[in-house]
Amino acid sequence: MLSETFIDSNLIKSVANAELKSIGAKIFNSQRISPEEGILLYQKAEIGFLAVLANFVREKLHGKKTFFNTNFHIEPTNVCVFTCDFCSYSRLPKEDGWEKSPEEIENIVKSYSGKHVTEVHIVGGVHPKRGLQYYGELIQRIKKIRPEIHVKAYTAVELEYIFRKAKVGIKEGLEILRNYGLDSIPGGGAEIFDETIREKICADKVSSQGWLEIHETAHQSGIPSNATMLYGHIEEYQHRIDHLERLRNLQDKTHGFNAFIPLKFRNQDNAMSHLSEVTLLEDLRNYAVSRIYLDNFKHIKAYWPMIGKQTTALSLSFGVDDIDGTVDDSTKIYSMAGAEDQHPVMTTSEIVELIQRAGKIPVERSSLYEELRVF
Ligand code: V47
Ligand code: SF4
Repeated sequence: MLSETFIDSNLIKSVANAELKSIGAKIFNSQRISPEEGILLYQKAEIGFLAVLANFVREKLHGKKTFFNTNFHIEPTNVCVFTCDFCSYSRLPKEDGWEKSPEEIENIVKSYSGKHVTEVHIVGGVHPKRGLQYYGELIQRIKKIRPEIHVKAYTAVELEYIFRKAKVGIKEGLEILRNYGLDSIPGGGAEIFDETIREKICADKVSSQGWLEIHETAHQSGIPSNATMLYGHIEEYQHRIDHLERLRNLQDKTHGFNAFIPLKFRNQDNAMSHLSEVTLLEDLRNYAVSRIYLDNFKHIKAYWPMIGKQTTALSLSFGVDDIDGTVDDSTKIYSMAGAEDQHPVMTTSEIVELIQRAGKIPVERSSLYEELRVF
């Protein structure tokens, strides 16, 4: 049998471009690549070359293990004071949005009674009438019903707004929420950090600097988080690398990010519907470059309700090692934006089958990536 090192070194030799050759050698030697090299990978590398490099990094970290968890989402409201152009989901306060009462939210949690779920993910619009205490008490109510559940709640967009409204600093605000039961912070709201692009697609919400500051403070307070990147709209490769570079720098400082989640722009029913969605090849390229570039992130997550099950299965050969969770038809953000799955739900056995058919080993994980069950 050919040794992997032999295949790897032959792969490098077979690449005509000298710069790509040197990038390949760096990756096989576990060296960090520069922003210029990251851009070159996006622009010039063949998809097969990227797959081998990304898979090398993935297997060095996790072998064939692929992680998922058993979770559901709560979306308290789609009423939002902000006006992100890519959002198909939100409604302005003067429009006819929906809002769940605390009792309705409690009933969602109670509906899982006796069922195996380990995480609830709470994210929604930024409602002008809701404040820090409301958000905190929501967590408290959930924990009262399910004390053991991991609460991953509120993006930096929601946090920046409620802390500002409550006139508390980030550290203090996070401490208050932690005392109510907050366990970690989801990665949403990062979009794209480049200020010129951000100004064009989501001018009025938390700035890039604000997003990074909230996550940095959370990490310093011992609250882990995720990071996302919205790609495939008006940004260029340089903007994606700038985004990854800012995340890599923060992760060097804090090591508080659990996973990076690229989110593909979906174009249905929003103010950016005139833009085409990028191709499957571009999705795979993006997963691979993200895996290669973010050498200090342990996990790259494909969010299947957003990209569909087929692309998710393919992504496992392009650097992805985590496919989020069962979700249980509890999110509307992506179906309203045009995702294939109008009712996103996968049972544990469907997830296990998807992962096994892709040639990988399914591992049910906790929210903090402890291995709960290997299939
Ligand atoms: O920030 C909104 C995105 C995000 C569209 O941390 C869109 O585990 C594509 O935070 N096309 C919120 N994307 C979702 C989020 C998330 C999702 C999955 C896992 C985790 C995690 C976090 O949804 C927003 C925005 O980037 N989004 N509209 C759209 N049309
Ligand atoms: Fe509001 Fe979030 Fe939609 Fe932006 S993406 S409009 S912050 S719900």
